[in-house]
Amino acid sequence: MPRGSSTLGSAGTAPSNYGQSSHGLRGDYSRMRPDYTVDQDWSAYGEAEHERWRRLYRRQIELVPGRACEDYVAALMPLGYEAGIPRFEDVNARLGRATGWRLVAVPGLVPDLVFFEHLAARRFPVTWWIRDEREFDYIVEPDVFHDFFGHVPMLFNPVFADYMEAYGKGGIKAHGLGALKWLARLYWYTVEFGLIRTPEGVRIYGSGILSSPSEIDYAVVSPKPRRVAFDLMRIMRSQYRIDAFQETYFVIDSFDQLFEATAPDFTPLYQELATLPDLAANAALPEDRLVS
Ligand code: HBI
Ligand code: FE
Repeated sequence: MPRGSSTLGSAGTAPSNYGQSSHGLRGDYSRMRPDYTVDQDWSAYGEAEHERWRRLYRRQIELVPGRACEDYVAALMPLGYEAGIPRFEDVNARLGRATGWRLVAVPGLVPDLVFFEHLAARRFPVTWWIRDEREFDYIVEPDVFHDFFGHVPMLFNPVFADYMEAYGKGGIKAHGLGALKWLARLYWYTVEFGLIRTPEGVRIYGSGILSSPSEIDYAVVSPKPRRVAFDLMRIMRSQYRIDAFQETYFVIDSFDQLFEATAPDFTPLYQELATLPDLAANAALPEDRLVS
């Protein structure tokens, strides 16, 4: 498997929203299967890549206590990630037993509909390549560290795992209704940048924060961002920034609350959203219930 080439893969088509940036997609999309999956080819990782993973892991694991939610920490610790880039099949053996989810290797970002079809079938697409040294502190497109360190542990939580499947099914429907702009915001403000209220205070379950060396502190400690109680319509109206700390975070009370939010038919919500203006990422509404 050729290492992640920098040219835009022939079959690769950029997804409509996630992580949109000026450079083309960097993965090698030329050898993938029709569902955009590839083999991880674990033997092809060099010592330099395993060593970079270990440095990323050692830095990030120091920042987890007091910031990440308990469910995340409980799932992360037994995974033994510190040794190097994990083998997908090793994690799949454990993850399958826990929640029936499976990780599939992909060349990088995949089109929205492909992504949703995998989620709806309890398959989480994980990028197989690891970031370059110069991207050590920040990378636009998800790499194997963001996906493994950020997303995989949460998939061990049964209720969150059910939410991710429901989200995938909702995404397929939203794609058909032309409503992706709104539903992608729900993914952004929960799966990637979500906070949860706990007796010890606000904690993190969002993968974009958990895999960030700086935002993992900012999201919990800084007085600058607004932390607003979870509100589905408020979230789906809210724009977001992909290249800066979030100005607004949404805080759930529980994963049950998050799963229940996906229960209703979203079609009437999309019809209402079409009549409402978007909200800026830093909007402050009088009805916002702030969470300290
Ligand atoms: N592809 N590999 C990958 N990983 C993602 O997180 C991802 C994606 N494609 C689309 C996508 N996310 C977004 O559309 C989400 O908002 C759903
Ligand atoms: Fe992600």
